[in-house]
Amino acid sequence: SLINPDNTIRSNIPDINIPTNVPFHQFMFEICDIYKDELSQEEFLTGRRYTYNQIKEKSIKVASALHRLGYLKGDVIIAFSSNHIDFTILMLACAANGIWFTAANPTYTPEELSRQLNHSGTKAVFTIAPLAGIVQAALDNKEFPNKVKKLFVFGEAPGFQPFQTLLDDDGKAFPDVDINPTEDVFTLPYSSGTTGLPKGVMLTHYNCMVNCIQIQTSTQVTPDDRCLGLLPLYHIYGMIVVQFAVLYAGASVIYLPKFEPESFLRCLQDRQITRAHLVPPLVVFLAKHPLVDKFDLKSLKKVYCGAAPLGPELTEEFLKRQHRGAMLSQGFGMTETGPVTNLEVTGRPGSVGPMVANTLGKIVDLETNKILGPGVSGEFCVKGPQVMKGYYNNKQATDEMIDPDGWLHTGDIGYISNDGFVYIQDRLKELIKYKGSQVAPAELEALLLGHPDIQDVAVIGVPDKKSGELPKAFVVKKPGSKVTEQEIIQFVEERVSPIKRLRGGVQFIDGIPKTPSGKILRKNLKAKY
Ligand code: AYL
Repeated sequence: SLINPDNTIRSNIPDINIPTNVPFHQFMFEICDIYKDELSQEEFLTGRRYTYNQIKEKSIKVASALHRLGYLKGDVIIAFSSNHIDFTILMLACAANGIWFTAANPTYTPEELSRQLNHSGTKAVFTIAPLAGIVQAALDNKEFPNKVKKLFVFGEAPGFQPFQTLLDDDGKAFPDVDINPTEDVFTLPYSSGTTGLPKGVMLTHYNCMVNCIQIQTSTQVTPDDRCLGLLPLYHIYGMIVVQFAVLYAGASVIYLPKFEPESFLRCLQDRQITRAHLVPPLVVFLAKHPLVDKFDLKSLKKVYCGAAPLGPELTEEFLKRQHRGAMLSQGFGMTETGPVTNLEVTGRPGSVGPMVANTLGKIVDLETNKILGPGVSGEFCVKGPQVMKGYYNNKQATDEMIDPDGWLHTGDIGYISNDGFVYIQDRLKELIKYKGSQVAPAELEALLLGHPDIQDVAVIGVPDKKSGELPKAFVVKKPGSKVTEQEIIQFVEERVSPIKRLRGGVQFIDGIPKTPSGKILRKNLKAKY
């Protein structure tokens, strides 16, 4: 059994000895030296491709160029872009300089982007030509001032320095920066965690290297595998699990810039994808959409699903259709855990599996925080070397999530089976998951409180078969106001990226249920409506 005497659970995989002195770029360069001329990644729509050798060579050149431009350890740069193969080059070049790499959702509005630029203290923006206008507008936002001094573009855009000029560097100024992998930050993705607004998640070089090794130890990707690169690289799932864990295995990633039914299926078929990392709505698509029958997907052997709940019914429906023997594995994780803590690879529908290597789990009572035995529901907590260093500039939020013994409280409700497999049942925290993407209620509530007709408001997620959850607002109108539901939906739509729209609708109520201290009682709202 994987259950320890104290009711914590361990992995079915024996502990791995992972060195603490290897910076992330060096970890990847060593992999490049092994797989040399093998394909590392390719863009499906353009055919642009890099071998492992090219990944290393180009990363060295860009690292050298960034050093010449004066970037120093601890500076922050941001990628605001859809998926393409230079994303990896930029990330490794940042790692070599000790630069913190952050990334923003390419569907962000100027205001959403300006918040992240402001909060992270970003000094340089790397974007694509179609988003140049959004970047300019974000920089002009006086409400959220920024420290951005330089603009780069993958491709060409007026006022932006082409990324190609960095690739043209001779590599001779490759930096000699002292990096402490267990302390120094490699990447700073944004997550709202269990409460409040999005926060910068400080993941160290070591956190990210560890997670690549943990994932690969469970999934056993082979150098012959071709993996789908559809999930966005700005989000931790794409950034670490799809991009780097697959490279670590010596396999290749075929990137798509966005989901579109035809190109998605054509990519799976024509590039003979063997493993696809997906989120539940994409599994729904493969399980149900009529178009799927028009394509030959027999190369697809393994599908991984994570970031939101995947029920056993859907798993079975998917497997029935993929009668040629594809296997569906569910994973669990969070941005704050680099991300993966659990992977189910044996075929147990509904479970997120045992813990990955070097990681402990436990279920605790919601009130007493006491550890619970198998079969009893409570809050799922995890502890391992992939757990973040903390939230950037937010010790309070960090301390609320990670206790002094190193246990991270996920804010998710679940239980452990008698043999140490984890089942996630519900979410205790505020976070809404729309198609696997985070929507922070606090962000929408703050926006709505700025509406002249709104007295008070609460936002929750309402269940939806196709997308998981939809954001819905409960609104208390100001006395005498004639504002309509549609006007409020539109007010939000004009100001946020598409994932955050109030697709669950607006409902007017007389008062928001709150605790004496003023905290919104979301459970009451959920139960009542
Ligand atoms: P974030 N089942 C139910 N809820 C899940 C699951 C799952 N399998 N995976 C993630 N969540 C929810 O930071 C849960 O509420 O990272 C968790 O606290 O955007 C929250 O999503 C974290 O949201 C994997 C497995 C990547 C997971 C991921 C993590 C990505 C989501 C690859 O194999």
